[in-house]
Amino acid sequence: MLRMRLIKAPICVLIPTLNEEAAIFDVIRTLPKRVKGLKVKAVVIDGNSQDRTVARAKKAGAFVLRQTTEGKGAAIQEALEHIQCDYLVFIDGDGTYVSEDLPKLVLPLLEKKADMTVATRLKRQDAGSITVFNTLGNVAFNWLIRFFYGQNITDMLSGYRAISRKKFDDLNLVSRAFEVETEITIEALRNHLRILEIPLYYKRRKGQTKLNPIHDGLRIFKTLVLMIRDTKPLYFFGLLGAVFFVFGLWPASLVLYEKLVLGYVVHLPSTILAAFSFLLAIQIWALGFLADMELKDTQRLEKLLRKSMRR
Ligand SMILES: Nc1nc2c(ncn2[C@@H]2O[C@H](COP(=O)(O)OP(=O)(O)OP(=O)(O)O)[C@@H](O)[C@H]2O)c(=O)[nH]1
Ligand SMILES: [Mg+2]
Repeated sequence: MLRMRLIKAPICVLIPTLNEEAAIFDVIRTLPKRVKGLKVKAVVIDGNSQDRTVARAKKAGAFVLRQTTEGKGAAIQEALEHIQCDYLVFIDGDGTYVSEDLPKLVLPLLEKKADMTVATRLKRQDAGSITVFNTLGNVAFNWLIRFFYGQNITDMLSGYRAISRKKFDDLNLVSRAFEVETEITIEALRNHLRILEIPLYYKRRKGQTKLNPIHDGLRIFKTLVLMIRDTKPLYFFGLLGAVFFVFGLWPASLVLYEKLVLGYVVHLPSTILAAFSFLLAIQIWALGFLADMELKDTQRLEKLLRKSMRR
């Protein structure tokens, strides 16, 4: 990794790569050189590729950083320490996204029409470019976001997006691997950023995938659930508590029916099960209220901190 060398440009295109020699040259060479007169700089953060990725990226004119950590999310975090740009564009190095489309993502930011733009892949794509399994995962995750945040996000896993550096620095990102897009999406929602989705073309990948659908899918799901817990505790614990409450209704109604009709309770264990379920539901709801209070406090502190930093 280059020591404290800062890459400065109005627009930086950040490309994480791991053995992408088949595609990286074209990804970089087909990037527009300028958008509305602003210079575009391609920055590759390479995760120690064993093929000719680095040489091809340099030949194409990109600035290449060597990653010292592991994972796509970690690569992005590491690269950002070396970048001083007003606008950031993220794109994969596997040739799936169309580099020439870059202005479509950047212009809405320059024109202040959005805070973050995201290329959605679902309407226009090559056959077989996204597997059915990955599509189903994406649909389920998008549905969860819509349910908890009320925002119609249609492709939260897209790796082609643009955001101003200022807004990006407000996002609290910690994930190291493929959960990074999930984290960016939820953090953007938490920060009330105006997200604009733009349907763009998605091509079949060149070279080998680095994503393991089961392992990485589970990690993405875990990140999503934990972030919902932390950012929407009332909904999260409210729903969890409701599950136990509804579960307790069946034994409770049985016991109540017996008491009212027969005058005595036949299924005594059902009384215990009902009481246990209701108590658990109440405890989970109480936890939700406490977590919500804590969240509101943190939000107030965060706001104050940002205000004082701006002064
Ligand atoms: N620097 C770095 N880049 C990585 C690492 N893992 C993956 N990448 C890059 O991140 C980008 C996205 O990875 P992909 O394997 O294309 O994952 P995906 O786009 O979710 O899945 P498919 O395109 O369907 O295979 C690619 O450019 C990879 O080379 C890593 O550990 N370090
Ligand atoms: Mg890809």
